[in-house]
Amino acid sequence: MRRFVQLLGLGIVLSAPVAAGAAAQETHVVRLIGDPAKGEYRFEPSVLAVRPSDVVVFRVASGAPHSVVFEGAGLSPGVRGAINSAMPNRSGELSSPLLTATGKEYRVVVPQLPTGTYQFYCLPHRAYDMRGELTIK
Ligand SMILES: [Cu+2]
Repeated sequence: MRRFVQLLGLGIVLSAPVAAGAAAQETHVVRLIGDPAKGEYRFEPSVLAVRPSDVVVFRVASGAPHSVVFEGAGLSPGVRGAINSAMPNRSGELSSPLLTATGKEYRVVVPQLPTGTYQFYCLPHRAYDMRGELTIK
């Protein structure tokens, strides 16, 4: 019985939260999906909530090529600059390069941005309404 109590105590210690420090970085995966036969294209999930310094991985699942372009309308120059700086190998203003094959990934570390919602879309499939939104918490 005593041993059981000791084990129970140990279990409680081990299950205590590990250093519940400030905002651990999280990785969010967004799949880019397309079905050319049906003309259906989407980000999945298409709505996500993130914190600055989280990582968003856009991963091509099917229907390439895709891209990720943030809507610039209504954004201040400072916000645009922050988003541009966070996007590696840009092909243009607020634009990822073309992601040309299944399995390709595009990683963005979420910059310090004002809280709010930021819209993005896929340039090749804009006409198919392939879009999403990122909310900064
Ligand atoms: Cu697309």
